[in-house]
Amino acid sequence: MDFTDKLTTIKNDLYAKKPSRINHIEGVAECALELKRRHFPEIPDFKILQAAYMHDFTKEYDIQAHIEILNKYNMPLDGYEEITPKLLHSKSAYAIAAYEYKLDEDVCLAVLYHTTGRENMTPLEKIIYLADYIEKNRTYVTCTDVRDTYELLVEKQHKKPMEEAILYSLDLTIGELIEKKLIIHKDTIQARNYLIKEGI
Ligand code: DGI
Ligand code: FE
Ligand code: FE
Repeated sequence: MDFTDKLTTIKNDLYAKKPSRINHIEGVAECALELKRRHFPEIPDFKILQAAYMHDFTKEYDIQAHIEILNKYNMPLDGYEEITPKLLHSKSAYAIAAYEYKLDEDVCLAVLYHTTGRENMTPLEKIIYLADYIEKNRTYVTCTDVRDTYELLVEKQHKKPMEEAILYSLDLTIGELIEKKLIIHKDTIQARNYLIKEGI
């Protein structure tokens, strides 16, 4: 199966599940393509679209369904993920992308790290992470705040508007997690530390 067939299959399978957040997924695809054109035009469109359509593929599954997928593909949990349901959907979506659709590893990793980010993210990972946060259907105040910040940085011709916006989004996410007394995953912390260490 070539990459266009794979994208068609993914979309068909996704629409068949009638996910409630289809507008969000389409918003991520559109925003990610825009970020790619502006900042990383060398990345093929199909990688962006495959990652965008896969990223929340398992979002509506319950904890047991995530665990079953991860067990099936021998993907270990780290002791924190199992008690943090929001961290499970990116991992189970990775498993399906890698082992069922057999997508390229760089695409699968963009799915895996779309919620937390990680140290030294690839351009594709940054695009999916940021598009997930700022796509046009997001109305939550932290999302609109990061979107406005990103757009302002682009307008001002900042050298690294995506990285600066990602750092800001990590700050806001970490702040909320602390406020709610929730677990901060090490990848979330390391994503932020790395951007600061590298001077963005
Ligand atoms: O699936 P989406 O809603 O489109 O977006 P997402 O996959 O980025 O998930 C966002 C949620 O994930 C948001 O409620 C914050 C949460 N999150 C991100 N990093 C961490 C986290 N939750 C915990 N507990 N720990 C993290 O490090
Ligand atoms: Fe998600
Ligand atoms: Fe999402």
